[in-house]
Order: sequence, then C-alpha cells, then structure tokens
Amino acid sequence: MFKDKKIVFSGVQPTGVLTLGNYLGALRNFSAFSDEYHCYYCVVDEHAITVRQDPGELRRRTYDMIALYIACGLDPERNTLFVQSHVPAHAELSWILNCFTMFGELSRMTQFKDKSKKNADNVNAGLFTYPVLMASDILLYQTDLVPVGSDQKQHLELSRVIAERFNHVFSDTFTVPEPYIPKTGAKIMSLADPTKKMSKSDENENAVVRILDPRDVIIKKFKRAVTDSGSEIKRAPGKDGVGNLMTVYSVFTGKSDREIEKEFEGKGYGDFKAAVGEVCADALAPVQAEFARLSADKKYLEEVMKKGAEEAGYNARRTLAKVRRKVGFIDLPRD
Ligand code: ATP
Ligand code: LTN
Repeated sequence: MFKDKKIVFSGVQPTGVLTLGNYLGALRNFSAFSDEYHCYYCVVDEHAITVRQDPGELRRRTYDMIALYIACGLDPERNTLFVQSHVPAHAELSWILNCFTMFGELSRMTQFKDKSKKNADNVNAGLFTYPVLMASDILLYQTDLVPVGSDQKQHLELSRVIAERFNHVFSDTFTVPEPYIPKTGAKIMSLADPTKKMSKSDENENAVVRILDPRDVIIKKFKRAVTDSGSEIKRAPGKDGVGNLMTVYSVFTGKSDREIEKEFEGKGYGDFKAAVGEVCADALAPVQAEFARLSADKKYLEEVMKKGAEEAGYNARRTLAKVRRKVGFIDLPRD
C-alpha cells in the first residue's frame, strides 16, 4: 500500500482514570511523533469489555479518554483520534486473524494469565483472544511503530508473528510493526508495592497516582510511597521504591540518576518525596486544566470522534478489502 508517511498506532482502554504509569509509559510520548508520522490514537472500548464494565461509566470514560488525548497535546487536526468500535473493520479483521493465531500462543500471554487470576469468575473468550484484536488494530493501518509501555511487549511480538504468518501464507499483506518503548518511564511501579506495576485497576488508591488527581492528593500519595529502611537517595538493588521515585523525578526534570543523587546528598527520603510530588503536580497541572475545559464540551468531542472514525475507517477498509480477497471471500459487485 502506498504510504506518504510512516504510520504510528497506539491504543488505551477506557477502563478507569489514567495513572502516572499510563502517562509516562504511553501518552506523554505520543505527540512527539505527529510531525514525522501519520498517527492513529485509538480508544479501545472493545478491549475494555473483556472485563465487566458498567455501560454508563464506559461511555463516559470513552469521552474522557478522547479529551485526555487532546489535553496531552494531540491535535485532532494532525492526528487521527478515534474510538475502536466506530470502525467495524477491527472486529472483522480480528475474526480472520483468530484463524491465524494458535491456541498455544495465546495461552502463553502473561496479561491473560494475570487477568484470569484477577477475574476468576469471568475468564471469557474475549479475554483470551484480546491480543488478536490488538494485532488487528495495529495491522489494519499498515503500522510501522507502536509506542507502548514495556508490559505490552509480548503482545506486540505476537502481532509481528501473526503478520509474518499471514504474509508467508498469502504474500506481502501487512507491514510488520516495531515497538517503541521509552528508555525511562516504560514501567512505573506501584507506590504501595514497588515490585508490582502501577495499574489503573488497582484497588488501593494509595498505590496509584492518577493523571487527574488534585495537587494536594498527588503530593500526599508520594509522601506515603513505600521506600526501604535506608535513607540514601540512590538507585541500588533492593531499593525498588526509591528507584521508582527516581525514575519519575528523572522523566519530569530530565536529570540523570547521578544528578539526582547529587542534588539530594545529605537529605532524607522526606525531602526527596516532597520534591517528586511537586514536579509531578506541576507537570500535570496544564493537562488537568485543558482536560477540564474539553470534557465539558461533549459536542466537540463527538465531532472529533466522527472525523477520526471517517479517516481511520477509510484506511482500514482498504487493508480489509485486500485481506478478504486473499483469504478467498467474495466481494459482490457494486451497482
Ligand atoms: P488495566 O489496569 O485496566 O489493565 P493499564 O493501567 O494496564 O490498565 P492500559 O489501558 O492497558 O492500562 O494501558 C495503556 C498504556 O499504558 C499501554 O501502552 C501500557 O503499556 C501503558 N502502561 C500501563 N501501565 C503502565 C506502567 N505502570 N508504566 C508504564 N506504562 C504503563
Ligand atoms: N493492549 C493495550 C491496549 C491496546 C493497544 C492496541 C496498544 C489495544 N490495542 C494497539 C497499542 C496498539 C493495553 O492493554 N495497554
């Protein structure tokens, strides 16, 4: 397929209020690609229902997610912002790719294993085939690059395997995508247990900083963050809590570990935690202000969704038509 620019695609589930992990691992990096790439940023509502959702909440969070994309610096005139279920080609390609994905491959996915444990009463088929829908999202747009946090690396590897398998059976059809995982911030850990990733569905509110938390709440949560019994601000084995806070401080200030260690020499955890809270709250303040303005304007958000769905739908249908032909489906003549 002719492409005048390389393609970036990424998606976020509208499953809860986004965390600092989502922001640093994914959203914060998205706007950097807008100049050089054609970017698609999707709100993956079909992925969200693999776990039980309240319908009203899901709808509201989908609007909020579009508003947050824009608040994080994504201009809807320069990026395609859209909702997955508005482009039926995602679900359609997903069925076809299900037939090119092995049971064993899906059984090895760590997110499936984790989520099945967490939702033991609802281990549905959608949860199992989740990575196939994700591969469809990516492959429909002939994507070159997928910016994600490191927890999505395994899913991306599977998308590559599926693309290569299909290309091998039917000749070149899909671009094989590459992951883009940031060097710092790819995995932000829980503030309550720094050996676990910070996750938006965590039940312990003190474990997660949310993008929309008010300033005083952000500062309080960092003050309460679990650290080890020492007092030195230094990255070292066994000091996961301090290491995690250093990562956050480093991403927001651009300072290296050495510079941070020097800045806080002779100071204690208390001073350091307060400083991390301050830089984080400062950085999130403009995103929060812009979100508050946008989220009140439902009509505008619907216009953005509509334009996004048209742009994405047009390109998705082109790939889907090619796939249908290759697998042997009949296209009826148009009259
Ligand atoms: P859930 O808790 O509902 O599974 P999640 O917090 O893992 O959600 P997703 O919507 O699945 O969030 O992920 C959105 C993006 O944020 C993905 O690119 C993912 O890699 C990234 N991400 C999620 N958690 C973190 C984290 N702790 N650190 C860095 N990046 C993260
Ligand atoms: N599985 C991802 C969300 C997601 C995604 C995608 C990310 C769905 N489709 C396509 C990148 C590209 C997650 O759980 N974070």
